Amino acid sequence: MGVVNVTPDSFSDGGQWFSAQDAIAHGLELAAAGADIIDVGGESTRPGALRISEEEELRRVGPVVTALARAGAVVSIDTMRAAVAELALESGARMVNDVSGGLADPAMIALIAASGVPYVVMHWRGQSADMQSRATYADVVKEVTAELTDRVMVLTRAGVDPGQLIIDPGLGFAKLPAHNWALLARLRELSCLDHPAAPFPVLVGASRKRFIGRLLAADADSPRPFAECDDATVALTALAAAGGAWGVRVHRVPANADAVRIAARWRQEPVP
Ligand code: PMM
Repeated sequence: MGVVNVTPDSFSDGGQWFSAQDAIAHGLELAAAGADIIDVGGESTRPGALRISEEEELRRVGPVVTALARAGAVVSIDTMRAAVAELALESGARMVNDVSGGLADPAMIALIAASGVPYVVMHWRGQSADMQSRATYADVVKEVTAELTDRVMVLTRAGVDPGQLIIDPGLGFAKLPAHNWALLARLRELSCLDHPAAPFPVLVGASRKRFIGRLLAADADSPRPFAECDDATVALTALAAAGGAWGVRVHRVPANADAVRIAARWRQEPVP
């Protein structure tokens, strides 16, 4: 899944594709480079980010979704708002990626049930403005798994088909670096939610996130810049894909697509 952030302030590529024209060109480039899905988002979720209006979000993503879908790309709409998701689906998007897992907008669940499209349910504990104050866990993997199970229960009871659901640990969302590493190392546990339809496909969004830059920092006060974390993202992609991830959400496609293919071949061999 290649990322197109139509925002001025996303934490790793904010402002780079803010005009519709640049965003469309970038999405087409990602698709040509091997992305199976293009994830278009208009609202930054960086820690501390404030929300934008629904009108502004629609203004940002509308033309981009329409053009990419017309060009034949499989478009996912990255939004917490049902109205934005609905318009994107009417404009040709084929999937909804909701970082709030249906918690931010109560109307989202009915839309997903009625539309029948694949839906990414990410682990989320509240809006970005103050989410890091909620990064408290005794056992992060158990708690994230339990909270995702609750979301899946609510969604399926409301008529969403379990086959529509893709789960996501929400790396960096109300998580400290140690929480992200623990979730990555135990992806398989996460896919086996306590639900009759488990295991669920797992999407991993680690690309260029701050915890990678922190690990690779020359010293504790200066994390490595985002743009210099692409090789490390590829390493994480290979490990996540070999560890059972269904998909990875990334900013740079060719190298990550290669890593996914390598991991898929790796997984075909019997474990001694
Ligand atoms: N991360 C961001 C935005 N959307 N969606 C999913 N499903 N998973 C994520 O981890 C995720 C997401 C924020 O990252 P960005 O600003 O680099 O796009």
